[in-house]
Amino acid sequence: MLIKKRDLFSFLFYLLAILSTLSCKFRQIAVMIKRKLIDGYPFITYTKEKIDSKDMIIRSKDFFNWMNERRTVRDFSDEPVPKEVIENILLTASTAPSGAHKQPWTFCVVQNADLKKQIRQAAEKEEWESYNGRLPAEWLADLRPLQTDWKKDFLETAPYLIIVFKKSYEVIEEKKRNTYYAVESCGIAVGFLLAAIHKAGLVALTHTPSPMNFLAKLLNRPENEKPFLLLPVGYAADECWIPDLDRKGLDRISAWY
Ligand code: IYR
Repeated sequence: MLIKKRDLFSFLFYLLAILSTLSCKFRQIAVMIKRKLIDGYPFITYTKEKIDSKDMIIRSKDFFNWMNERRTVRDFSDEPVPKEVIENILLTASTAPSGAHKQPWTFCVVQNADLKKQIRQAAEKEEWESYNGRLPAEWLADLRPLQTDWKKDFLETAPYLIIVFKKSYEVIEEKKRNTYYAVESCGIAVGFLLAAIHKAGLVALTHTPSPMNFLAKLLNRPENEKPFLLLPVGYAADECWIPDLDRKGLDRISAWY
């Protein structure tokens, strides 16, 4: 009996489809999540794909090269950015580990032009004081290569200001509950936030107007939240200048034992 070429092709196609479905099913079974209670608390199994050494080296190097392209920027474009991008960036930040998994952070996002103006005015007032007497000479000298000053126009230009608030405690059902290592936790979350901003093709500035209490007031934050960091986020301006800086090499940032 003669098998038609077309029939053979469709048979092979279906066979491939069935095989790939089966292999997916096997993989699902291989990583099937198991659950159990430990001391009454729910636990699940966690598996992570093992990568061979050669691939690990390539991946880690690629990731370093890509992260090394991130730069702190002060020249922002006012071009709008979809809200969903910012939502995804915040969700990424919130995957950071935190003391006792308390996630002691609130990310306030300011888009409103009037509020941005008020934040700029209040920040510039503090910064003027800092640059005109409050900062010691050594600090001012250390800032000179960055050419920063009290003027903060990016606070109005950038489409978003993300203000990270640190919760020193939480109030749950009217009861005060502790948070732990809130500074470290927020620091890690901001690290994740910066990586997510970079991944989205956007830029940010880690800005710390000092003191920053005016942010809690302007944004009407509760007593348990203290301003941690202010990040203007958006596209880099078409003409964007950054200081030509080097990063310390491994020999200067590590000690091996
Ligand atoms: N907060 C001021 C000063 C400043 C401080 C540090 I440390 C910097 O790395 C950069 C600036 C300002 O934002 O200008």
